[in-house]
Amino acid sequence: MYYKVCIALNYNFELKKMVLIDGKETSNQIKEEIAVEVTQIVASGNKAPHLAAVLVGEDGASQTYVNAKVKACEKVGFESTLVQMSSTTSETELLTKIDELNNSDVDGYIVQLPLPKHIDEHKVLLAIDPIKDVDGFHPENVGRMALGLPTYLPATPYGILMMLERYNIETEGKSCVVMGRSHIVGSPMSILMSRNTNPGNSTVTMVHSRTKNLKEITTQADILIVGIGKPEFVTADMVKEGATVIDVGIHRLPSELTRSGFKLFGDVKFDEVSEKCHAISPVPGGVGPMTIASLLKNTLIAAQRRE
Ligand code: L34
Repeated sequence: MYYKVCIALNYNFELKKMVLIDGKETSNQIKEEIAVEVTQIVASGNKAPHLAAVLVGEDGASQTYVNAKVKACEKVGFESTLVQMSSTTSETELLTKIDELNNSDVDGYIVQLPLPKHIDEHKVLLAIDPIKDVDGFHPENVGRMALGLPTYLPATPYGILMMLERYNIETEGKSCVVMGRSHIVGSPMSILMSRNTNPGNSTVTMVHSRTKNLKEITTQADILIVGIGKPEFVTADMVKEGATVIDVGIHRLPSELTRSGFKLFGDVKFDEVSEKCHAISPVPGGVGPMTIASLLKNTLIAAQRRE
């Protein structure tokens, strides 16, 4: 009798075992690997990779992300430059700064998005030298990515690919549903997951705000990648049992429960969805830190091109 109960408990435990995709831990591993390469670059008499980040305006979240990028550079031994410009910077002033960076000795740089409304984002991204475009946002690099040619992969999708790879999530022949069609997440993610690579080779469906029968589609997903910008939008009833769920959303909502006065949420209702899935990435500590690790990887590639 006692023996039977133990088996039952064990069986239940096995059923509930869920893999937490720890982006923070994985990004730390990647940073350690990069640091080793930097040591070798410097030991062979070359300059350490140099990343610059341009931040226009005083948006609190953007400041946090850019500061985290600069800190990550220090950690791996990169040189970094933070270019802080006021929210009243004109488009021409920003384009002049970009021209300077194109002709400077930085290996790669990014212009943190979103930009203030009066600046044309497309014009700015087009002005970045594709060789230094470590975000992979220049149309030439987006085209190269779509064609499967060597290029800088956009940091967030690249980070997600590394999460899937390092957690041995099988993607070949699987059904992958990408929620959201943004230029920096959903659109490139759907292209990368359908490529003939590993991770990749998935059967990809993209859903967005105009999709009908949303739940019917999302419940088919073996891999569900969510970047729709709506806090806790994805609930357990939208997810297939045993799926892998990657949460790309990040929202700072006011909270009385924290000392800072806000709490971070993703696009997925973590507590109920995690009960159901095989693997899930949390917010915070999931995709965010991986985005930064990917940016460092791209900057390392940029520096190696220079050697
Ligand atoms: N040009 N703009 C450009 N490149 C990017 O790659 C980005 N992105 C997105 C916004 N704009 C951009 C980022 O850097 C989002 N993003 C980003 C980067 C890091 C983190 C989140 C988003 C991150 O570190 N998140 C932490 C929590 C940080 C906090 O306290 O808010 C996390 O654990 O999720």
